[in-house]
Order: sequence, then structure tokens, then C-alpha cells
Amino acid sequence: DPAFGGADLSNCEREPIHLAASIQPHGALLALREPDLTILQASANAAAFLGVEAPLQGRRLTQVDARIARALAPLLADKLDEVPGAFRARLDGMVLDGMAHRPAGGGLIVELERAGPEENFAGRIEPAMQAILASYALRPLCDEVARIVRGLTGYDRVMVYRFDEDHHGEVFAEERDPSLEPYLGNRYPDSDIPQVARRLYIRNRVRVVADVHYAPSPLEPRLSPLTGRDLDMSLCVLRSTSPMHIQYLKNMGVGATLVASVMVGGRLWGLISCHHDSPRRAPFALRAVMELLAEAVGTRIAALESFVLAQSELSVRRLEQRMIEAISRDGDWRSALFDNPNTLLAPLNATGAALLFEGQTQTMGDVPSTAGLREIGQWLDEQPRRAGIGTVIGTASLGLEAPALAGLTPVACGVLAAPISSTPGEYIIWFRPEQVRTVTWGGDPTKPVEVGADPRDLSPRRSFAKWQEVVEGRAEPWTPKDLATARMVGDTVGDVVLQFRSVRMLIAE
Ligand code: BLA
Repeated sequence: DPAFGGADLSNCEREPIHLAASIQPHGALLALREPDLTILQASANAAAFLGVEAPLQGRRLTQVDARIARALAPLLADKLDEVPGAFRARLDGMVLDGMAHRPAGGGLIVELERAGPEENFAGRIEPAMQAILASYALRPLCDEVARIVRGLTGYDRVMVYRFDEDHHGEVFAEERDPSLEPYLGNRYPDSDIPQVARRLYIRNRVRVVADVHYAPSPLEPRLSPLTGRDLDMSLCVLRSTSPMHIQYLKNMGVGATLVASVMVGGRLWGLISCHHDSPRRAPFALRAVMELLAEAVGTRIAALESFVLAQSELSVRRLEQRMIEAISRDGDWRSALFDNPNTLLAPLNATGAALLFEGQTQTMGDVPSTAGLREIGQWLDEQPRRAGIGTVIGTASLGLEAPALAGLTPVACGVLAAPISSTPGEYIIWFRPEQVRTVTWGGDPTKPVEVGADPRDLSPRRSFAKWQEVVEGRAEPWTPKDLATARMVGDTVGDVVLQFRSVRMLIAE
């Protein structure tokens, strides 16, 4: 496996980014032994940063600076293993923000930064939280968040970056300086943010790159005397960022970043990503506000998701009612499904839908030909059904799963089907087109980009080309909520079909 900083495009998935062995030099790091707080490792810049005599290694923190040791002392009763503690120390002519935590492997890591200007965020947090918690849907929520965060942080671009089921990313909301090229709506492949980084971002919710042109300050000695290994810097705010990502940012013309994780139901839903064109620090108070806002956003998204599911449940109940009314009115339940596109298409974010029932087809939106629909029906019949009616069959890439049906993928690349009876060939089916056909790129789409292996070429334009490559033949993946909704519609229609058939039989007798 590559060492930190030694990864290339072929193996960056395995770069141990938490073993950076160096920091960004706008602060200083000390690794201490407890309980005597002897300094075991220090960043190369630490003595100069504190304005004290080098070397620091082997000395006790109290002897180096008693004020820092005193400010730190009250925290040491806490666990500090997953949540770092914060403190503030006033030295001569300098106020320091400190963070302390106990990394895996033992010892105590203390990070010191010059405190930011005395900013009082209190008056601005309240209305921001109100706005977040009052949003009634995902789109306005994310637009509002981008606005709020830009106003609060002053970074010149703020993006709400959202991951899909396949971990690919989309710039879902954006607020930017008007002079900047827009990224809103752009898509990027999962490989732009390796899994190791995503796992780290679940634990460490706010990251800062204060100046992409920084010269890393190495830890001295490099290996922890406690473990004989690299220090685990997972929770360090000063941790050096992977050179791969730094190259990406430089190529984008970005000078500094501040990024917060948005967690929904325990998974990394997305990021709030702030860019600035010149160096910019995000002091402790601002990072704390970002963490709080990101938490509120995640909580709100979780609530909106369950609200949306509840809404779907409600509209399916209403649909059942309307189908029953349609039977008594027209002697048929099908009209209730097709009288309004909001009934079938909107809840599943689908571009087409079809009903296959008693040898007939009825459709809405963009769908394959009747012959194509029959072929899909046959293919569905061949798919293993785990529990008969009540299970849905879904694919985001019909052409890859059923090469014989590849010709249908312009409109039916994503297929989600719910059986509506135990009779073969009877389904409600939803369709989505291939993603590359629906997403356009804000940059120059006529300029093709070769996706080569040279990290110096890393850029959003290249990433988009890579995304196009990896999602070729794939529709937007169906979400768990889509599957749940399809199942509900299938079950409900299935119930109505059963009733309809038994009533018809009674009448026929
Ligand atoms: C990290 N890459 C990231 C992060 C983002 C992106 C948002 C997280 C940074 C953070 O949380 O601080 C990607 N940033 C983007 C994209 C846009 C953006 C797509 O602004 C678009 C507007 N990166 C690559 C490739 C590799 C790679 C090909 O593009 C590897 C082969 C690596 N990206 C990489 C690594 C990290 C990263 C290693 C972790 C950086 C770290 O935390 O040290």
C-alpha cells in the first residue's frame, strides 16, 4: 500500500490519510505522554510558533509554557477519545485556541492555533437554525444553507455537495461570488473522495485547508515513541491534507477550504464545502458553528426524508380510494392511475411509467414501445422474486443486466417494477433514462477530456469526464425510499386487483 503522500491515481483508495506525519503550519502540534505531560513529538514549527527555545521534545509542558498547561488541565478528566476538548490560553501578546484529544495508540495530542478575532456568532446562529429547521423541502433547505454558510463564513464559494446511492457526488446547491464559474448541478465520480476519506469524515466532521500552497511542518520525531508507529491524526484539525486533493484544489484555482460533513441517519449524506480563492483560516469558533449547522442540516434532512415517505404513504392511500371510486364509476380502476402525472411519476422521480395488466399496456411519460414493454415484462418474470407480490425488482442499468434489452435504454435505463398480481407479466413499471443524457456540464461540453493517469491533470472538468465514463449505461440509482414507495403502490394496486377480480367473478356468475 502507498504511504501518505505516495499515492497515485491507481492506488489512492488505500492512501492512509490519517498517518500524515505532518501538519499545516498555521498552528503547532504537540504529542504528550500522560500524566506528566512530557512532550514526545512536536511539529517542526512548534518552538518558533510558541516563541520558545527548541527543542521541546523531552520537556514537560509546564516547563515550556505553564499557561498552556493550566488551560489544558481541566480537560484532562474527560475521555477525549472521539471528541476533542477545546481550551483557550492567553500568552504574552497572543491568544491561543487549543484542541486536545487522545488518539488510538495512547498519549495526548495538543493542537494550538492563533485565536481568531473575537467574533460573536451567537446572534447569527439562532436565525440560521430557525431557517434550517423551518425548511419544508430538500431543495429550499440546501439553497438556504448555502446562503447562510456563505454569509457566516465569507468564503467565496459555498456548495452543498450531495452523494447518491453509488457515492457519486452532485453540487446540489451553491452560493458563490458572481465572478466565479458556477458548479451548480455538476456531477463527480465516487473516486474523487476515496472511501478512506469518507470514513474519516464521519468521525472528524469539520476539515480546514488554510492555504493550499502551505509547506507541511513534519512531526519530529516522525514515529510516536509510544507505539513506534505513525501518529494517528484522524481527529487532528491541523492534519496535512492528502497531496492528491491539494493538487486538485490548486488546479481548480482554490486557495483555501472549509468542509463540514452532513450526516443523515448515521451515513455520510454529503458535505458543505466552502472554497476561497486566497488563504483563509477558519478559527475554532467558526468551525464549531459549522459543525452545529451541519448537524442541524442532517437532522432536518432526516426529518424531511421521513416526511416525504409519510407523504407517499398518504398519497398511496388516496390512490387506493380513487381506484375504488373509479371501479364503481367506470367499472375499471386503471383510470385513477393515469389521470394525473403526479400520481405515478412524481413520487418516484421517474420519467415514464407503464402498467402491464391482462395482456394490455397503459403508459405515461417516456416509455419503450409496446413490444419493448412486453420484453421487459418477460425479463421481469425471469427475475428471482424473494417473496412473490410485495417484492420489487429494480435496476439502474437494464442494458448491463439484460444485454438483449440494451436497445431500450435511452428511455428505460433505470427500471423499477412492482408485481401487481401472482399472474406472470402483470406489473407497474417505472423508468429513468441514462444519466449522461440528463446531466449537462456547465463548462465547455464540446471539449472532450481524456481521462489519463496523470495526477497533475486533476480537475473538476476531468472528474466530470470520469463521472460520465463510470455512469455510462446507468440511470440515477433508485433510493431505498423509491423502493419503499414502489412496494406500497404495488401492494395497493395488488389489493385492488384482487377485489376487482373477485367482484367481476361474482357478477359473471
Ligand atoms: C478529498 N475530494 C476530497 C474532498 C472533496 C473532493 C470535496 C473532501 C475534502 C474535505 O472534506 O476536506 C472533491 N472537491 C471535490 C470535488 C469538487 C470539489 C469533486 O470542490 C468539485 C467541485 N481526488 C481525486 C482523485 C483522487 C483524489 C482522482 O479527484 C485519488 C485518486 C483523492 N480526495 C482525494 C483524497 C482526499 C480527497 C485522498 C482526502 C483529503 C484529505 O482529507 O486528506
